[in-house]
Amino acid sequence: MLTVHHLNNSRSQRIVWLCEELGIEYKLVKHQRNAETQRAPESLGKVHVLGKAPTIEHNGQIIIESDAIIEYICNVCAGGRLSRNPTAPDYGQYLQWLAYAEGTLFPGLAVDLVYAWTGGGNETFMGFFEAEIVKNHQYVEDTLKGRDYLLTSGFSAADINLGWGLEFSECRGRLKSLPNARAYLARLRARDGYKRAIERGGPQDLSVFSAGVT
Ligand SMILES: N[C@@H](CCC(=O)N[C@@H](CS)C(=O)NCC(=O)O)C(=O)O
Repeated sequence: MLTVHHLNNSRSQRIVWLCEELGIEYKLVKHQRNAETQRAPESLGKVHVLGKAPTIEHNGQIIIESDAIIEYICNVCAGGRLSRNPTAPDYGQYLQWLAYAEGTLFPGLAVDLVYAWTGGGNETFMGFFEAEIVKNHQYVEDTLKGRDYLLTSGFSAADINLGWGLEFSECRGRLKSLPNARAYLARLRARDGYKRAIERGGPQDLSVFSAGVT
Protein backbone atom coordinates (compact mmCIF):
# COMPACT_ATOMS: atom_id res chain seq x y z
CA MET A 1 0.00 0.00 0.00
CA LEU A 2 1.22 3.47 -0.89
CA THR A 3 1.46 5.89 2.06
CA VAL A 4 1.39 9.62 1.37
CA HIS A 5 2.61 11.98 4.08
CA HIS A 6 0.78 15.26 3.72
CA LEU A 7 1.55 18.56 5.44
CA ASN A 8 -1.26 21.13 5.53
CA ASN A 9 -0.90 24.08 3.11
CA SER A 10 2.01 22.52 1.30
CA ARG A 11 3.33 20.93 -1.85
CA SER A 12 2.16 17.54 -0.74
CA GLN A 13 -1.27 18.70 -1.91
CA ARG A 14 0.12 17.79 -5.32
CA ILE A 15 0.53 14.16 -4.39
CA VAL A 16 -2.94 13.86 -2.87
CA TRP A 17 -4.23 15.47 -6.07
CA LEU A 18 -2.23 13.08 -8.27
CA CYS A 19 -3.53 10.03 -6.40
CA GLU A 20 -7.09 11.30 -6.72
CA GLU A 21 -6.67 11.96 -10.45
CA LEU A 22 -5.29 8.44 -10.87
CA GLY A 23 -7.98 6.90 -8.69
CA ILE A 24 -5.45 4.71 -6.86
CA GLU A 25 -5.65 3.46 -3.29
CA TYR A 26 -3.40 5.13 -0.76
CA LYS A 27 -3.12 5.73 2.94
CA LEU A 28 -2.99 9.41 3.83
CA VAL A 29 -1.05 10.51 6.93
CA LYS A 30 -1.64 14.14 7.84
CA HIS A 31 0.94 16.34 9.57
CA GLN A 32 0.25 19.86 10.85
CA ARG A 33 2.59 22.84 10.41
CA ASN A 34 3.65 24.82 13.44
CA ALA A 35 1.27 27.78 13.16
CA GLU A 36 3.96 30.33 14.08
CA THR A 37 7.03 29.09 12.24
CA GLN A 38 5.22 27.19 9.44
CA ARG A 39 7.76 24.43 9.95
CA ALA A 40 6.83 20.76 9.71
CA PRO A 41 6.24 18.92 13.00
CA GLU A 42 8.53 16.28 14.48
CA SER A 43 6.22 13.54 13.20
CA LEU A 44 7.46 14.21 9.64
CA GLY A 45 11.08 14.19 10.78
CA LYS A 46 10.47 10.71 12.12
CA VAL A 47 9.54 9.50 8.63
CA HIS A 48 12.59 11.03 6.89
CA VAL A 49 15.56 12.88 8.34
CA LEU A 50 14.77 16.03 6.29
CA GLY A 51 11.18 16.20 7.56
CA LYS A 52 9.78 17.50 4.27
CA ALA A 53 6.47 17.18 2.50
CA PRO A 54 5.74 15.41 0.29
CA THR A 55 7.22 12.13 1.47
CA ILE A 56 5.88 8.74 0.44
CA GLU A 57 6.44 5.18 1.58
CA HIS A 58 6.04 2.25 -0.79
CA ASN A 59 7.38 -1.29 -0.82
CA GLY A 60 9.87 -0.50 1.96
CA GLN A 61 11.19 2.66 0.28
CA ILE A 62 10.89 6.18 1.62
CA ILE A 63 10.94 8.77 -1.16
CA ILE A 64 11.07 12.58 -1.06
CA GLU A 65 10.96 15.28 -3.80
CA SER A 66 7.76 16.09 -5.68
CA ASP A 67 9.17 15.35 -9.16
CA ALA A 68 10.52 11.93 -8.16
CA ILE A 69 7.38 11.02 -6.24
CA ILE A 70 5.15 11.98 -9.17
CA GLU A 71 7.09 9.87 -11.66
CA TYR A 72 7.27 7.00 -9.17
CA ILE A 73 3.55 6.95 -8.48
CA CYS A 74 2.54 7.31 -12.15
CA ASN A 75 4.87 4.56 -13.30
CA VAL A 76 4.98 2.14 -10.38
CA CYS A 77 1.43 2.48 -9.03
CA ALA A 78 -0.60 3.51 -12.10
CA GLY A 79 0.86 1.88 -15.22
CA GLY A 80 2.31 5.15 -16.56
CA ARG A 81 -0.96 7.07 -16.55
CA LEU A 82 -0.60 10.88 -16.47
CA SER A 83 3.14 10.54 -17.19
CA ARG A 84 4.58 10.32 -20.71
CA ASN A 85 6.44 7.36 -22.11
CA PRO A 86 9.95 7.99 -23.56
CA THR A 87 8.52 7.03 -26.96
CA ALA A 88 5.91 9.83 -26.82
CA PRO A 89 6.69 12.80 -29.11
CA ASP A 90 6.32 15.23 -26.20
CA TYR A 91 8.32 13.21 -23.66
CA GLY A 92 11.02 15.91 -23.54
CA GLN A 93 8.45 18.64 -22.94
CA TYR A 94 6.83 16.53 -20.25
CA LEU A 95 10.13 16.09 -18.40
CA GLN A 96 10.99 19.74 -18.78
CA TRP A 97 7.74 20.97 -17.28
CA LEU A 98 7.78 18.36 -14.55
CA ALA A 99 11.20 19.63 -13.45
CA TYR A 100 10.53 23.32 -14.09
CA ALA A 101 8.09 23.95 -11.24
CA GLU A 102 10.53 23.02 -8.48
CA GLY A 103 13.80 23.53 -10.34
CA THR A 104 13.30 27.02 -11.77
CA LEU A 105 10.01 28.66 -10.86
CA PHE A 106 9.90 28.01 -7.14
CA PRO A 107 13.40 29.04 -5.96
CA GLY A 108 12.82 32.74 -6.77
CA LEU A 109 9.45 32.63 -5.02
CA ALA A 110 11.04 31.13 -1.92
CA VAL A 111 13.60 33.94 -1.84
CA ASP A 112 10.79 36.46 -2.34
CA LEU A 113 8.91 35.02 0.65
CA VAL A 114 11.90 34.81 2.98
CA TYR A 115 12.89 38.36 1.96
CA ALA A 116 9.43 39.59 3.01
CA TRP A 117 9.45 37.50 6.21
CA THR A 118 12.82 38.89 7.24
CA GLY A 119 12.03 42.55 6.48
CA GLY A 120 13.94 43.02 3.22
CA GLY A 121 16.53 45.78 3.08
CA ASN A 122 18.84 44.65 0.30
CA GLU A 123 17.35 45.82 -3.00
CA THR A 124 20.38 44.71 -5.01
CA PHE A 125 20.03 41.19 -3.70
CA MET A 126 16.28 41.03 -4.32
CA GLY A 127 16.57 42.79 -7.68
CA PHE A 128 18.52 39.82 -8.99
CA PHE A 129 15.73 37.40 -8.07
CA GLU A 130 12.95 39.79 -9.05
CA ALA A 131 14.14 39.78 -12.67
CA GLU A 132 14.13 35.97 -12.65
CA ILE A 133 10.67 35.76 -11.10
CA VAL A 134 9.18 38.13 -13.68
CA LYS A 135 10.90 36.44 -16.62
CA ASN A 136 9.83 32.96 -15.52
CA HIS A 137 6.21 33.89 -14.92
CA GLN A 138 6.08 35.52 -18.35
CA TYR A 139 7.47 32.32 -19.86
CA VAL A 140 4.64 30.32 -18.26
CA GLU A 141 2.10 32.91 -19.40
CA ASP A 142 3.34 32.81 -23.01
CA THR A 143 3.44 29.00 -23.04
CA LEU A 144 -0.17 28.73 -21.89
CA LYS A 145 -1.50 31.04 -24.61
CA GLY A 146 -4.21 29.14 -26.52
CA ARG A 147 -3.66 25.93 -24.53
CA ASP A 148 -5.73 24.15 -21.92
CA TYR A 149 -2.74 22.32 -20.46
CA LEU A 150 1.04 22.43 -20.73
CA LEU A 151 1.19 19.65 -23.31
CA THR A 152 -0.99 19.73 -26.41
CA SER A 153 -1.50 15.98 -25.90
CA GLY A 154 -3.56 16.77 -22.80
CA PHE A 155 -3.52 16.91 -19.02
CA SER A 156 -0.46 15.33 -17.41
CA ALA A 157 1.23 15.07 -14.04
CA ALA A 158 3.40 18.04 -15.08
CA ASP A 159 0.25 20.19 -14.80
CA ILE A 160 -0.15 19.03 -11.22
CA ASN A 161 3.43 19.97 -10.37
CA LEU A 162 3.24 23.38 -12.02
CA GLY A 163 -0.35 23.89 -10.82
CA TRP A 164 0.63 23.88 -7.18
CA GLY A 165 3.61 26.10 -8.02
CA LEU A 166 1.21 28.63 -9.56
CA GLU A 167 -1.03 28.48 -6.51
CA PHE A 168 2.01 29.62 -4.58
CA SER A 169 2.73 32.29 -7.23
CA GLU A 170 -0.82 33.50 -6.79
CA CYS A 171 -0.44 33.90 -3.03
CA ARG A 172 2.76 35.88 -3.69
CA GLY A 173 0.71 38.24 -5.92
CA ARG A 174 2.51 37.12 -9.06
CA LEU A 175 -0.44 36.22 -11.31
CA LYS A 176 -2.23 39.56 -11.24
CA SER A 177 -1.19 40.56 -14.78
CA LEU A 178 -1.11 37.03 -16.22
CA PRO A 179 -4.58 36.11 -17.56
CA ASN A 180 -3.51 32.84 -19.22
CA ALA A 181 -1.95 31.55 -16.01
CA ARG A 182 -5.02 32.54 -13.99
CA ALA A 183 -7.39 30.83 -16.44
CA TYR A 184 -5.17 27.72 -16.38
CA LEU A 185 -5.25 27.63 -12.59
CA ALA A 186 -9.05 27.98 -12.62
CA ARG A 187 -9.21 25.07 -15.11
CA LEU A 188 -7.06 22.90 -12.86
CA ARG A 189 -9.11 23.76 -9.78
CA ALA A 190 -12.31 22.83 -11.61
CA ARG A 191 -11.09 19.24 -12.13
CA ASP A 192 -12.84 16.55 -10.11
CA GLY A 193 -9.47 15.14 -9.01
CA TYR A 194 -8.43 18.51 -7.61
CA LYS A 195 -11.72 18.85 -5.73
CA ARG A 196 -11.47 15.34 -4.30
CA ALA A 197 -7.92 16.10 -3.15
CA ILE A 198 -9.13 19.14 -1.24
CA GLU A 199 -11.88 17.04 0.34
CA ARG A 200 -9.49 14.31 1.42
CA GLY A 201 -6.34 16.36 2.12
CA GLY A 202 -8.16 19.23 3.78
CA PRO A 203 -8.70 22.82 2.69
CA GLN A 204 -5.64 24.70 1.52
CA ASP A 205 -4.92 28.23 2.76
CA LEU A 206 -1.71 29.58 1.29
CA SER A 207 -2.39 33.08 2.60
CA VAL A 208 0.05 32.30 5.41
CA PHE A 209 2.69 32.81 2.70
CA SER A 210 1.40 36.19 1.51
CA ALA A 211 3.72 38.34 3.63
CA GLY A 212 4.53 41.65 1.97
CA VAL A 213 1.99 41.21 -0.85
CA THR A 214 -0.25 44.23 -1.40
N1 LIG B 1 11.89 20.22 -3.51
C1 LIG B 1 11.07 19.60 -2.50
C2 LIG B 1 10.69 20.67 -1.45
C3 LIG B 1 10.07 20.07 -0.20
C4 LIG B 1 9.67 21.17 0.77
O1 LIG B 1 10.42 22.14 0.99
N2 LIG B 1 8.49 21.02 1.37
C5 LIG B 1 7.97 21.99 2.33
C6 LIG B 1 6.45 22.05 2.20
S1 LIG B 1 5.86 23.10 0.93
C7 LIG B 1 8.22 21.54 3.76
O2 LIG B 1 8.24 20.37 4.03
N3 LIG B 1 8.32 22.52 4.67
C8 LIG B 1 8.35 22.28 6.08
C9 LIG B 1 9.70 22.52 6.71
O3 LIG B 1 10.64 22.86 5.98
O4 LIG B 1 9.80 22.37 7.91
C10 LIG B 1 9.86 18.96 -3.17
O5 LIG B 1 9.50 19.36 -4.27
O6 LIG B 1 9.26 18.04 -2.61
